[in-house]
Amino acid sequence: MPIDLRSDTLTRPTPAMREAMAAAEVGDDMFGEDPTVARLEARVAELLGKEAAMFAPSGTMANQLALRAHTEPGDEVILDGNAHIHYYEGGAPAALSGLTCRCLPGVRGIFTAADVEAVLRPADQHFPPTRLVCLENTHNRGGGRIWPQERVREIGALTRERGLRLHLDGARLWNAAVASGIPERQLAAEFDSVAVCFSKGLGAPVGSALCGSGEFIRRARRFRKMFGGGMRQAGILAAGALHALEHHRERLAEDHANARLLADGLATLPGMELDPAAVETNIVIARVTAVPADRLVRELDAAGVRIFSIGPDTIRAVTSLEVSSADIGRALGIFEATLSSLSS
Ligand code: TLP
Repeated sequence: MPIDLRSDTLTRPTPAMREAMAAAEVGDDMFGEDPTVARLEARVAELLGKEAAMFAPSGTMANQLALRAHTEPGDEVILDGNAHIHYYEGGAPAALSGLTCRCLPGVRGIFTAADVEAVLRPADQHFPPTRLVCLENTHNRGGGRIWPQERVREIGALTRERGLRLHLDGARLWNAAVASGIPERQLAAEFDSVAVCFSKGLGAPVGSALCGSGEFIRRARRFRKMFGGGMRQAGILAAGALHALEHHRERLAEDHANARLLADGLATLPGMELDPAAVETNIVIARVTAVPADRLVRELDAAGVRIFSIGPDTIRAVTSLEVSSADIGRALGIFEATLSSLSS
């Protein structure tokens, strides 16, 4: 079996999770009759300290529903240039909601209230109305970085003062909460809406949720239907998510320890450049100086370790419940042997 570090989305449901899913009580959720979906939505709203939550098929859909529900076509969204919403969602803000993205050059995904303020323009017929600011916590292309709470509070104060909405892509908010010791509801407090995923480190096969005020979620439900994300006996999926929330949150600390173990080992290898202290959660991003990143990815794959290249000289490895600390030890051995064979 290869050691698969491509993503925490690869996690498969455990036997206990499959049992919970098989036993789920279900109904037609588009009639509001699926009790397991209702239970999940109530639990997520409670965990995030929001009035309401809505189950969605994917993180991408949860984010894009938030964008659509906060805005009107022609509006402008401010976010980091490496934000998943802009970088990895297929151009959806423009295609689905008619939005323009104003991208900030964040540092590993993080920017400041002053950065936002600097790109705000006065209300004028020439300018697209700026409606929304989006943050991502943890930040995927930022190497799983956690947003400093002081920065979030400053941005929250600015958006409130300027009448803007604030959305959080919290696909890995669970990781941020475990690593920082700050509860999810506190990490979510400044935001008008938060999208979370159950299908990444939490290990559920499918599913995300969007949270916010009751009125916002009612509006988002209409767009979920319009975008084709209304589901029927979705309680089977919601049961997997509920099981994940109950049983797989605390254990994310193991993934973070494994990521650090991997980073510590990689940092000692010639041909790799990274700062292990920058690894805060379950994502390790490193520069490859020995060979092009794609070449290393191919050679590692042949030797039994799977990772992604996310740039010409950059690789990403992600830990999850599919990967043990023994796997990390084996992976490091394979990295070392592969790098040394490539440089000889
Ligand atoms: N990220 C995936 C890929 O799309 C890159 C991964 O392997 O990391 N927000 C964030 C921050 C994400 O990392 C992802 C998935 C999503 C949203 C989208 O979730 P899905 O895949 O459920 O649409």
